[in-house]
Amino acid sequence: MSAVTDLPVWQSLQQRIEPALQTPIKSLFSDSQRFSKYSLKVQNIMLDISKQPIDDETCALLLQLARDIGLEERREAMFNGERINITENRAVLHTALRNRGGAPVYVNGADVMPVVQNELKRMRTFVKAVRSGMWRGHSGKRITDVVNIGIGGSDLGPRMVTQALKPYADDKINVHFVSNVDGVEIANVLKGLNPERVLFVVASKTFTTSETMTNAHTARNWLMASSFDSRAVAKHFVAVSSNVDAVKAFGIKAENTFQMWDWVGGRFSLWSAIGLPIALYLGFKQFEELLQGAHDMDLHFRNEPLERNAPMWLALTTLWNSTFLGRQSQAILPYDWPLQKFSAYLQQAEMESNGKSVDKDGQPVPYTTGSIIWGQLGIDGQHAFYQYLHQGNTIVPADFIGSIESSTPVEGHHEKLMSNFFAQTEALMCGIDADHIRADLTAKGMSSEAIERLIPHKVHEGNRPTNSIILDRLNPRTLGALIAMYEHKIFILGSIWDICSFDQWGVELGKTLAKGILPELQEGVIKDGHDDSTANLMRYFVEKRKALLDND
Ligand code: G6Q
Repeated sequence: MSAVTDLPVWQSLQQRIEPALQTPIKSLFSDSQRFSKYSLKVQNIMLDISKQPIDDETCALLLQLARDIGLEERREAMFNGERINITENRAVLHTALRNRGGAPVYVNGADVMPVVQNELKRMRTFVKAVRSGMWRGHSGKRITDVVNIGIGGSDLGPRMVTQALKPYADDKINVHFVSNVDGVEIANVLKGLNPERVLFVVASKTFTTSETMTNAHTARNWLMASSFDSRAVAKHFVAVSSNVDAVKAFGIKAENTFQMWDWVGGRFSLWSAIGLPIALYLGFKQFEELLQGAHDMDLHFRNEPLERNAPMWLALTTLWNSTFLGRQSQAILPYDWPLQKFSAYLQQAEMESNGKSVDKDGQPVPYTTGSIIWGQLGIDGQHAFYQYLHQGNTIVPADFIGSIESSTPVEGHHEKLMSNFFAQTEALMCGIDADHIRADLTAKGMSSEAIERLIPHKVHEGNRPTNSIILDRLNPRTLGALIAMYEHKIFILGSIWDICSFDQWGVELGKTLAKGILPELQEGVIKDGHDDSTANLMRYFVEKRKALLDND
């Protein structure tokens, strides 16, 4: 394939950059149909991209670009189990995990659906046993607390989803998460727990991840320290992994091990048994609803024309803002408290997938790829970093996410919350000019000298792009669809940028170096071969630590 930048449509898009930068977004609303043209509803999600610096011509070109790079064929290749993760030679089939219709999906000529369904069945049985009290701890007590031990893709999904769906949980099981190798986290989690009632889920696709294995051993020692013998492991530990041998070596039996497969990427794995803590917390039916929502979005992504395709729309707004207009960062701003971990979740999903700088042939790409994704709950952000969004001299496109109905209604709160959602998106696009400020301050009786001094500080130029995503109500099905919408956005962007979105070599180097550095810190001997800064920092750490520990 020729380089994407050589395509005529790419050149045409470049011609649209200056006009886009010169045209205020709000002026695009001279087209009275703009809102209906640039908003769509898919399941219980309304997506509005009308506040983007995209006119009809640019939109048509962006869609054309997607077609010209063969997006529709690439989409089929993903759904059909082709090995699109080319650097690891793997299929990418998180969609098979939620393929509720059960239609066959082949990898290497073998249908994966029977194993997917079998694992779901095993999960259902296990979840029922734990939640009903049939599964008991070693001393015969009911399990009340589940601790997920995992990191990255084996942590962020279940952590985000259980937080988001808290209003749907009953009081049967509490969930806790331990990801960090900083001992503070596991110490804090274990402090409040009764070992007789805890179930640890060790979630690690490889079962070699240092943070997870360290925490798993600490958890096992904690269990043993409560006068249990090693037989207790069978009742208090289960694993989710594709490395059955390593799980066995840890002491967890095959019947307590849930499978995942090499075609499930960590950051796309919450739909697999990595979602076990979700199902234990909410019940299996709710987990199935989550899968159903994602499946519904898969069908939408696969079958709807690109012109009215929600993941496509999300992708084209990012592509335009980032690659063409040079806006490298993107904020995710939920106005729905349960979604407080959603930006952290998307940060991994997008940045680990599309933070790449060579194309599939290993050639450097001459354009900006993945955005810097960040954010937090919008309301809290308003009192923190929104100043920058409104008046900083870098433009940060933002996705605002809110709901029509709160999942936990409290009289008098929801309209107030959403009034801020609408006010902020309006202010970011429309801004406020000197004339309005002058009129306002004059009416308040301020002297014209003081007014003119203040005006430059109070002007909001506006023209800052936002997407609005409005859910009917955050529930398992809608959340499944919302996550899947972003997953497909990531796939589309990676396809257009022609990068491999499904590997993560960039996390390996640091891990390898840490392995070598650990014995140096433990033995207090800093070896040659480090750069001078790192060697001196390590020496400082070792010497200072020894002195502090000697004083204790
Ligand atoms: C995600 C990444 C990464 C991974 C963690 C944990 O796509 O691959 O975040 O999930 O490094 O890996 P394990 O599940 O193998 O412990």
